[in-house]
Amino acid sequence: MDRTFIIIKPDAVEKQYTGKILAHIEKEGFQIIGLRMLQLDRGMAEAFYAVHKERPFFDSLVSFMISAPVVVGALLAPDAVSKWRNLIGATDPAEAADNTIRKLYAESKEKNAVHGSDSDETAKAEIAFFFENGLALRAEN
Ligand code: FUP
Repeated sequence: MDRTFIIIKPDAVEKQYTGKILAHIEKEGFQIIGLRMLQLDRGMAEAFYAVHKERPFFDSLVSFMISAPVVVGALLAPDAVSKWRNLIGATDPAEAADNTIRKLYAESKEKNAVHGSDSDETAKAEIAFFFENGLALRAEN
């Protein structure tokens, strides 16, 4: 079994899509193994997206990510990283396939409803960023 890290972003939380997105996640066979709601501060958002700091959209992205609470979570499934990225769809919801989470719930390339880790290494680092012990004490079977 593999893990990935997700964020339900401020746009989706504000529109009260959290429950629908979590239900979609469970329906697709992921086990939710960590979950919390919090409001990011600017330092956390800048650190989380540090890989994008030279990109033209960085300041706008950080301001959006701190504009309202987010829900962060960790999911368990075989090939969790690619399975979740397939389920969320393209970065731009206009290009996302039918029935993907971004097609259903996102409004723009920036306000795109959810985040998903892009590799197993990133997933591990992102889970550790938000969860004590990186959920290391949790037994999985
Ligand atoms: P993704 O992996 O699909 O979340 O997309 P990227 O890693 O390419 O981008 C990270 C985040 O930057 C996206 F979720 C939204 C934001 N972004 C913009 O705001 N504008 C852009 O043109 C591209 C990305």
